[in-house]
Amino acid sequence: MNTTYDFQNIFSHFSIEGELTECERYGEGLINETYCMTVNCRGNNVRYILQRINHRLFKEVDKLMQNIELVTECSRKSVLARGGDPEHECLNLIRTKEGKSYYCDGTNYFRVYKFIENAIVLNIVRTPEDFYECAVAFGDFANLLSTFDASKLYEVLPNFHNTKIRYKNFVNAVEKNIAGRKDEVQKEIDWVIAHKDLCGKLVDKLESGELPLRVTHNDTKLNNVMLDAKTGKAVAVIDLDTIMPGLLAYDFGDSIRSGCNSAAEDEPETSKVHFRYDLYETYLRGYLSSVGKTITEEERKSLPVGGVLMTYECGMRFLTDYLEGDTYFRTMRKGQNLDRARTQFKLVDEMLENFDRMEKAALTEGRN
Ligand code: ADP
Ligand code: GN1
Ligand code: MG
Repeated sequence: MNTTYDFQNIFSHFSIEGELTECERYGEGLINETYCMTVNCRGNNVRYILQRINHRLFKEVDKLMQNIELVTECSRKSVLARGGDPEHECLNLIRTKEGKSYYCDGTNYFRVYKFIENAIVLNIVRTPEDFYECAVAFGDFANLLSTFDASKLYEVLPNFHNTKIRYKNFVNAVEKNIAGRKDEVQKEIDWVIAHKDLCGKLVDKLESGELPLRVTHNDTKLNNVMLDAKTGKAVAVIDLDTIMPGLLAYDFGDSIRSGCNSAAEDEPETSKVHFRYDLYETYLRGYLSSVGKTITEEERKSLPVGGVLMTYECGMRFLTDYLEGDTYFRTMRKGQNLDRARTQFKLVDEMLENFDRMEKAALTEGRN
């Protein structure tokens, strides 16, 4: 759906000096609507990120934004403490003229961030060095979140990575068959059912207390970290909507899901999709070097499980959305969610083939 908004009006509510000259759709995020605004300020072009918050998903925008305010404030302090530049190395919210962190036009909710310039995001890993950088950035971010008082955070999307609940939603979507697409994807449905035993592998250990609950990012895909356009060094972790209590394995796992894919997430030709074990080892090295000493033995062991589970879960979510008529993830063409589901299932198959060595590496990395 192509919606346009009264950008001049939206812009006028934020404390930004200058005139809005351009506002274009931007980035590859699947959840919010992101725009790049260009503002002429005393003869210079200054860019900002404008996002229409997906309030169908994030129903309590006020609480969501309170979380983001807290986390950006905390990351600002940590960047300052290490002698970095917080204007560049973390997300900076621009307030409205009334001092709020978002603006509501009566229907839609908008927020504005400073544009992090001279930085890029990747959708496919270019070099192992890039991915190592992402690992260090997310490991550092996990460290930062470990200092965070979880009780201050509102749980934006409860059960976000509860794979058992995701499975129930999937079964429900199959039964309802709202979009009438069930017969066409019977093979994929059977595949998900055949792997049902995976569902409890993390949540059961959380419930039994074997894995500790932490504060996690929960959406650590490759394009949620920005790298310096010249040096490739990690600059900032972005997309802070889903920060809430979670497992380390969720964050580690989602990066493996998105980064260790030899092809695009929505590659239609699954023969091009392979699990890059070499990149798994690279990420593991970077992550364990930065995540800190509080990681428990059981958590180390859970990291490769996270890779498998986040990929299985995400594939199941894509297939669920396909069955429900593509209402959750942004799609640009028919069949895109199905292609996404298929890439994830292929990755899971290959991860399971490699699982023993993935686990061995997780238990030995940094100890030899
Ligand atoms: P979504 O929740 O839809 O994934 P994101 O917050 O991840 O939304 O933003 C989508 C994309 O917009 C990112 O992948 C990145 O390319 C770009 N982006 C987001 N914030 C910034 C920023 N502050 N500076 C530059 N680019 C950004
Ligand atoms: C969404 O927002 P974005 O595009 O970074 C989704 C993730 C999925 C991912 C799959 C809030 O991430 O959970 O893993 O798409 N985010 C939300 O690409 O549902
Ligand atoms: Mg994103």
